[in-house]
Amino acid sequence: MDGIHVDMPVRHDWALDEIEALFDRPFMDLLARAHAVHASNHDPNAVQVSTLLSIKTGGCPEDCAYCPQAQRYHTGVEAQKLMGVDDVLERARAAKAAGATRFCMGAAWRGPRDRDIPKVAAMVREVKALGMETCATLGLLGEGHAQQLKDAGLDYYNHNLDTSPDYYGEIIHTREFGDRLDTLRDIRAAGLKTCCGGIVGMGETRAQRAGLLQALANLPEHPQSVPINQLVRVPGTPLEHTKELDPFEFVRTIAVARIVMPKSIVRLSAGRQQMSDELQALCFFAGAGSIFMGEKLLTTGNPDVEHDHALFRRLDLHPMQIEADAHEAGTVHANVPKTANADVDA
Ligand code: SAM
Ligand code: DTB
Ligand code: SF4
Repeated sequence: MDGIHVDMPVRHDWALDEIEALFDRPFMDLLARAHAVHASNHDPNAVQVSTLLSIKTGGCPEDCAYCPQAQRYHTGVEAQKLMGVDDVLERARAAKAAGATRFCMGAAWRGPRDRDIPKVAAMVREVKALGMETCATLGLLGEGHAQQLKDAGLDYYNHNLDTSPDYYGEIIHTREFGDRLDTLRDIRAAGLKTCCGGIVGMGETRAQRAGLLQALANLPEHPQSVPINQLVRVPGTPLEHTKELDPFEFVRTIAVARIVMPKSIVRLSAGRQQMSDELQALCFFAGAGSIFMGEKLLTTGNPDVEHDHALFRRLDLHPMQIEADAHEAGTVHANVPKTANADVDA
């Protein structure tokens, strides 16, 4: 394709103005380039399917301005105790039957206490035994937590940077950007795969969306999974009345994420219920290669499973199969078409 380098190396030294220049490209050029990068590194007709379960809902002491689970906002989400293993397992079986290959367990904690870890580890062990990939998102991890979860069979840990370093203080006051980086370091050190992305549509500027992607791409390793969430504007949260982002700007964000982290799987994450099928198709074209399937995300809605199955059929998409030990960023072998350049990894 004219002027498009699809064999671009995996870089960790992105300058902000380079990423802004990608955002500023003509929309069609940007999409063509993103799709070329996507098709060179992944099967563009395969979509990884994950299902989320809130294993501990509400009552969170943090003040994340987007979150319906923060105790201090009046969103109607009632605080619940940590679910039992059997109930979690029942939900994981249903997710597997609906076509999910990864099960992601989320808790509305600032971070787990030491005594919570064995309980989550038991869930991880049982879900793993079903033959699913496992993911957990429990907040900031303490000493030894990542390793204990890894030992139980956890594959991925989700911990988002959420927004650019210079907008973070507008959105969250109860922790700092650097705290998130520390937990991401612990996740990598334990040998867990990283799922790390952010939210767009929180009133940030384009430069700040670029800043989020710069922070993600310049991590010591690209996250294997990069969820791009569109803000779900939940009544009762401080961001309830935030101006809606132009949907094409959301597509641009997916496309730029695709280009700057070419080996990672970019997830079209929260916000799909508010999107048309056509907009989602554009996101898949721009490089999204994963979704959450299931009627609920954590506390908010998601498209019906039947609707998603029909969308896959209409777009000739197929669910990505689990690949044994092939998800390291830069080594997503099984889905790489023959055109991919083998020496692109850093
Ligand atoms: N408490 C843990 C934490 O904050 O890391 C784990 C659960 S938290 C709900 C996981 C992620 O959900 C957040 O990092 C954020 O990216 C996403 N999220 C929460 N509320 C959202 C909303 N209203 N719209 C889009 N994404 C949201
Ligand atoms: C991620 O990036 N998005 C998911 C998952 N990782 C944990 C969560 C979306 C939550 C949307 C709001 C809710 O349902 O409560
Ligand atoms: Fe708590 Fe996580 Fe929601 Fe922040 S995003 S309020 S830490 S559940």
